[in-house]
Amino acid sequence: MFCDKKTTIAAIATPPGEGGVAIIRVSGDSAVEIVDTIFSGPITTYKTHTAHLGKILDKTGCPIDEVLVLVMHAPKSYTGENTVEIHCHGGILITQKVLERTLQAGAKAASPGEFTFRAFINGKLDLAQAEAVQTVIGARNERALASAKEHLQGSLSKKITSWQKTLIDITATLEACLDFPEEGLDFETETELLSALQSVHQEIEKLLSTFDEGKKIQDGLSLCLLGAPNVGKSSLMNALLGIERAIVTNIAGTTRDVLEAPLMLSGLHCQLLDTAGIHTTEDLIEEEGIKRAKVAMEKADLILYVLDSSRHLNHEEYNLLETLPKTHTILVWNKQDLPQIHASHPLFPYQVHLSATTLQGIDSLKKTIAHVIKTGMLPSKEEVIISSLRHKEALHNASFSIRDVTTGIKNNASPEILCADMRHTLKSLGDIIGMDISEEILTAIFSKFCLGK
Ligand SMILES: Nc1nc2c(ncn2[C@@H]2O[C@H](COP(=O)(O)OP(=O)(O)OP(=O)(O)O)[C@@H](O)[C@H]2O)c(=O)[nH]1
Ligand SMILES: [Mg+2]
Repeated sequence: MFCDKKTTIAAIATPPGEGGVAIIRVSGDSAVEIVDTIFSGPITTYKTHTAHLGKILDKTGCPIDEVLVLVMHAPKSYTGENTVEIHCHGGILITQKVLERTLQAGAKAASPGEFTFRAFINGKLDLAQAEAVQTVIGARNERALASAKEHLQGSLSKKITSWQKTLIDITATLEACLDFPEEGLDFETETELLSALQSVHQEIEKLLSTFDEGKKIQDGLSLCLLGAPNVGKSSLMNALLGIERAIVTNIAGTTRDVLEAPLMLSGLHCQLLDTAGIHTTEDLIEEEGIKRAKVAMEKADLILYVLDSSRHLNHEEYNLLETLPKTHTILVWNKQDLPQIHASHPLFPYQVHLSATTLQGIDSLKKTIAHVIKTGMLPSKEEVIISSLRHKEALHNASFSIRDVTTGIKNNASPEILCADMRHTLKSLGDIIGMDISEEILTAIFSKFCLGK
């Protein structure tokens, strides 16, 4: 649980481990006074947003480390409180000692996310923006980062507040009816309210529909290598990764299980899956492997269907080809270094010719994968998208109660019921940006943050 808001907190803000510099962040009313008791210079006299060289001293006055202190007076700091950042040498032990010294001097150890929690409490960020801080830190691909940055700058919050404004106006009209219930809504007002509700409802549904894509870009896309035995799937996995990750032999049925490895392509974080060669077999282990390959294929965002262009395709390969989604499949004609027999299919827009052995064409495959993902699978950078389950649920609830209000208005429901539904909608939207949200929910959200943030 978080400290009392009056307490001054401290934590190491840089990742654990050795580095050139580490930062200990101290935030709270007494941040400057606390650091003053352990720092060699007259820190209380320093102007805000200035950096000063000096030493952190132990209890006996001996230097622990030479450091740079950065002083930021409230409210112009990340947390909105007085903050001192101590930049020390990035050793594990020395950083720990400097932190311990701040605790001895009166600071309390911060919990994960506590600095951002304070920024939220002090109105520096709303809840959607605060959550975006952690998403920015955790973003593993460019589009996820772009989306998190958008949220951090308030694009999601702006949408929510503009809907809230419209909905508050509607609630006001409905509440006016509470005083004169016998009069009801006149036809013109009813039409206006329904149209305003419909437009907010449509926008909420549009945002909701981005969740799957949002989640995908957040978690990384899965690329599945698929094909008959011995066409070179495992060789291709190794070629794409640049390491000998999968076993390669000339024995058909070498790969039995699904192998996974992370792959970074043009700033896109992907998960590459190698699978067992698909064919009819009596072998129980291979059969299980093929089942797993088919499950991986169903779940994959993009299929790399590998074919051996030095031989004719067999029936099973043709049959599988028929079932593959054309826009989410790249045909990979492998073994270009051998004499060629077969090399294209008229119905697939994406086809690449390469050799997993000589590596000729591998770059072209990487470019094609990045192109297919960027043009066909990811939302445009301008679009606001959601990837948090909490946001999805809140939007879902809001959408649901707007539908209730709409049906209620059409069926002449009592204004009390309509107003209650409207308040429910506003509460659901308010949850996203953290209005009147419970302490437990806040703790649950911020405790997912890393320490020092
Ligand atoms: N000449 C040539 N041989 C290749 C090429 N790619 C793979 N091979 C060979 O084809 C054989 C099968 O390669 P693998 O990568 O194990 O094939 P796979 O599709 O993973 O096979 P299974 O795991 O059995 O389904 C090995 O002997 C590879 O050296 C290529 O581009 N050119
Ligand atoms: Mg294999």
